[in-house]
Amino acid sequence: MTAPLPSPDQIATGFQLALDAADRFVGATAPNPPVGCALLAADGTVLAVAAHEAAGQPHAEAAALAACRAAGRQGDIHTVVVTLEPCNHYGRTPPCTEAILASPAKAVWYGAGDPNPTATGGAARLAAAGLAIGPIADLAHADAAALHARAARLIAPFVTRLMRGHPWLTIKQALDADGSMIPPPGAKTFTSDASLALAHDLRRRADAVITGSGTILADAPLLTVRRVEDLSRKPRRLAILDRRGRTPAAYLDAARARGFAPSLHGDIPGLLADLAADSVLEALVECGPTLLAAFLEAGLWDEHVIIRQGADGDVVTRALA
Ligand code: AOF
Ligand code: ZN
Repeated sequence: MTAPLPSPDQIATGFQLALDAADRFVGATAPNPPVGCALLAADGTVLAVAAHEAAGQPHAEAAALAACRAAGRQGDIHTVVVTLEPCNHYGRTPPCTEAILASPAKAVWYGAGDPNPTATGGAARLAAAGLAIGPIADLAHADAAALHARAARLIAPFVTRLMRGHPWLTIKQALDADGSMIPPPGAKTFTSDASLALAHDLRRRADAVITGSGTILADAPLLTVRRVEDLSRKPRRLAILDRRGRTPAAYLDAARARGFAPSLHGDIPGLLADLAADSVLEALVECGPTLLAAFLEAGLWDEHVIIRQGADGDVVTRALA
């Protein structure tokens, strides 16, 4: 008789739970990536699910192991499923590889490799210690590629900052039925409740909002998260492209009172380098047509969200670069 093992279906389900856990902390973890982890028993029972909640807090694996210990189920751990390759270094927290090796785990499935050169090597370390370890893309399951894709998307902003030295850039553009970005007279916005909720969700996950002095002079936008619940205690940068120092001091003071750390910048490259140096993983570009075109034409975007007003409601398109 062969020893029981979690089935591919059970591993896929555990991985989905780990992805869902990580999703809840997207926007809260900078400069670290959001990561989720599930621990399975040999019969596939889910023993614990946890996420990395903020930099300096336990990594997802450590949090899941602690939850399992607290539930008195540590001895039953067989398989670790985690959305990112376990780290192999002492950073703000100890290496997850050692925490896994101190548990009875025999197998590890991970989503994406860790691109951080100081933390990488976890898969090799665990394999050398005799654990069965593999990327989720190799799971014999119809959803394997989709699970890998979700894990890769989770760490994409982290990879962008690390490899390109600037934040992941989401450009938000609202167009009326004529393709114009200007709302009708007297209205600040012309989009539906659902698209407004989407716009505020994009703000919620952003570590910085980028706008221009022209937009501020025209609209004095609040740029706050209102339609969805914000992440608690989240510092958020407000980076303003302002070559001529036109932004009114009163606007900057009011932005500070709304919880922003505002800064003025003379050019886009300097602005992006400054945000990346300040741990910004994701920035949301919310500005008028001229600045927006400058970002698009320079290829400085990772996701382009267009909310287009239509006769039967708004149509949202999201393009990845
Ligand atoms: C994991 N699990 O949940 C996360 C990982 O300073 P530290 O100790 O928090 O380490 C941060 C690095 O660890 C980060 O740059 C990334 O490479 C990795 N993140 N790794 O095993 C996690 N958040
Ligand atoms: Zn770790």
